[in-house]
Amino acid sequence: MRRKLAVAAAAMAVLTLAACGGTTEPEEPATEDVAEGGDAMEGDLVVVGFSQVGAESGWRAANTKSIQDNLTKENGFDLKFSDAQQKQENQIQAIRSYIAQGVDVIAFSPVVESGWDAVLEEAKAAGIPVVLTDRAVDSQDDTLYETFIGSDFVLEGEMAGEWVSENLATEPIKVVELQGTTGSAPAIDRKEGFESATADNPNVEIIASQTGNFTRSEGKTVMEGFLQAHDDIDLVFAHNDDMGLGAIEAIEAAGLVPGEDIKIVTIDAVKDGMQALADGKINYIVECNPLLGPDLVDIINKVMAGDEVEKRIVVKDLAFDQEAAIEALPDRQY
Ligand code: GZL
Repeated sequence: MRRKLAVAAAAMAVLTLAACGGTTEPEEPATEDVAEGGDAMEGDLVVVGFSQVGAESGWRAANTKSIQDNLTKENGFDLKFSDAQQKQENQIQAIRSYIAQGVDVIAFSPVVESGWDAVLEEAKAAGIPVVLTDRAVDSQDDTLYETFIGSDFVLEGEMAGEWVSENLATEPIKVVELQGTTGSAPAIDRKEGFESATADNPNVEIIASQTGNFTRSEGKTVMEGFLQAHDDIDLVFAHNDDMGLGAIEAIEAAGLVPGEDIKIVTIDAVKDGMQALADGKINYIVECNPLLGPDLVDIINKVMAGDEVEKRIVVKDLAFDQEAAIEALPDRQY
């Protein structure tokens, strides 16, 4: 889009020169429409720089696919996509690169909540609108971004806690918690929601809590440590399916039966998690919808048109027990 303005200015310059008799040679048409290699398409596309957290989980893979399947040239976008491998410095570097390239819009999922003001100030100074997807930032200045679109992670934690309180904690239960990435909005908020929903039930005791960084392998390693330290674990509350699936591996390696000897509650509802739920190895899953691509298309089109966009757009999430998972599995998109 910015390049289109440059072409128009160049065309105006040629017309002005011609009018002033600045040249006698017949001028090539100054628009890009005659340029080789489809540049005309480039000039009409909205250039979006997207910085993704990484590829740490099944949820992230589904989220990336939704972004890339929807921000296509056919839909009017030139998508520049980068994977930060769960490192904030890589995201900041990518955002600075997008600013230098003069993209039309920057969108990203901040791996952690804090430390974004400086680079978002740079984007604002460059006149490049920013859209937050999936995870939020804790900046006090909400003029640094156009909107946030994603789930309500506190509610997800509350939904998990309420199910545990009503269905498992009718007698004393000892809980171990596999937290998501330290400092990330989903880890902070899901922990808060679960604790607030179980605070008034004296039967719920969280005896250990540690980050598994949203990955299956780290979830397994942390669960192995919990099993070595505690022989009375009743429930695993994992902030995502992947860490819950890692915990299943550790529980089975210890000769115990997941879903029975040790219950498991997770968040995401990706296909592998839903299959484990259908198989009785996980007991309850709260969904976190990763399919944000279509909404992001709508938001960017509104931003480019100068239309008003709500500051916070919350995606609705469902929840599944074993019966609901068996019914839903055949139609799951991710
Ligand atoms: C939640 C998302 C989290 C998922 C994890 O919106 O940020 O990150 O719950 C993913 O699976 O790694």
